Amino acid sequence: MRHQPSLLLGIYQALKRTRVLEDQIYYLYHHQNPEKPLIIGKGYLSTGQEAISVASAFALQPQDWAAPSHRDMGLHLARGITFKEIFAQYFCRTTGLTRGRDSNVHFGSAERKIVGFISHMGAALPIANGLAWAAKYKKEDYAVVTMFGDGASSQGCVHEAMNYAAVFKLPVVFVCNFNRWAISTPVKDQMAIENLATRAAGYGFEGITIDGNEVLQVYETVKAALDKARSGGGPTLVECKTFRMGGHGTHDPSPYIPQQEKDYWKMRDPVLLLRKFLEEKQLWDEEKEQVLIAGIDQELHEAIRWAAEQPVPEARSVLEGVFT
Ligand SMILES: Cc1ncc(C[n+]2csc(CCOP(=O)(O)OP(=O)(O)O)c2C)c(N)n1
Repeated sequence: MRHQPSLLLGIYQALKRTRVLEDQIYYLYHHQNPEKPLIIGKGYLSTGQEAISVASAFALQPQDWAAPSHRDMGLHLARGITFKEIFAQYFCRTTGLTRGRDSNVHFGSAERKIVGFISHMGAALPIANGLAWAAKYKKEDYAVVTMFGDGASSQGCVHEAMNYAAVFKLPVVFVCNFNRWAISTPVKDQMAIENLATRAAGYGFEGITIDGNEVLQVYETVKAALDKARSGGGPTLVECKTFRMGGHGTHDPSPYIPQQEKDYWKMRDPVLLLRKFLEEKQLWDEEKEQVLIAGIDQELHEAIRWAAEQPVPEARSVLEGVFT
């Protein structure tokens, strides 16, 4: 086996925690009292593409930074964000990561070296460059990983960021979750090339296309790219082919995606693929699965109860921490 059982099991546990948590967010969104909702706004879930986020987080060294997208719950959890923090965030409570100023995706944590997501698609890449530039300038030994989708890849700032990173050989890894749909826009209306990774050659660095549902492939590729970045080798573009198994958000039943496509990717579910691999290696079985799920469920329900009791911000605090 190429990897230690402890690493494989750690990754599986992280995948499962992400899946169960996001399933719960979906459930709560659809079953809450609309007069008094717990989840304010919507949820932008990573179901079906968790391997990219989780594997990238496992590939990071503690000193590295991440600038994730709106579909990177797995990275947040693997970097130490707790279920309690997630629900306090989604319920807009003062103990949430943005202290109740936003629900769901626009949060980060400087202590855990995660940059908060910015709504403008692609805007994370120049920020990641800034962090990577600082590492180079200060001669600090960290690299930066940033995530974005195939839709975001059409933004001008994405091309500018990649060109800049190439020219200045920045220690940054660009990870594309190539999930085939940007809300309801299919990838064929987004680009005329098959593989986004081919664009890297135009900037002057390496681009790699991999199977984003094979979590170990993502882990190995991103880890090698981060090692290269830290040792002065410059940026890499890692394109992860995957699929968003749900709609754009909890509100979207995604009728625009052909059923055939949904059925195909269901068989390529990254959580099931790793589970099958672990079972073949005799590292996993149904009993272990049940114990894991029971533990996650308990933690989840405690976190929801706790978050629902947290205070909402007072109106007069709204301008605190706002910079103009
Ligand atoms: C600059 C910009 N244009 C449009 C939007 C509206 N919008 C939000 S998410 C999204 C689709 C993003 O697709 P992709 O980058 O492929 O990421 P995915 O949601 O598939 O992970 C769009 C168009 C936005 N947030 N920012």
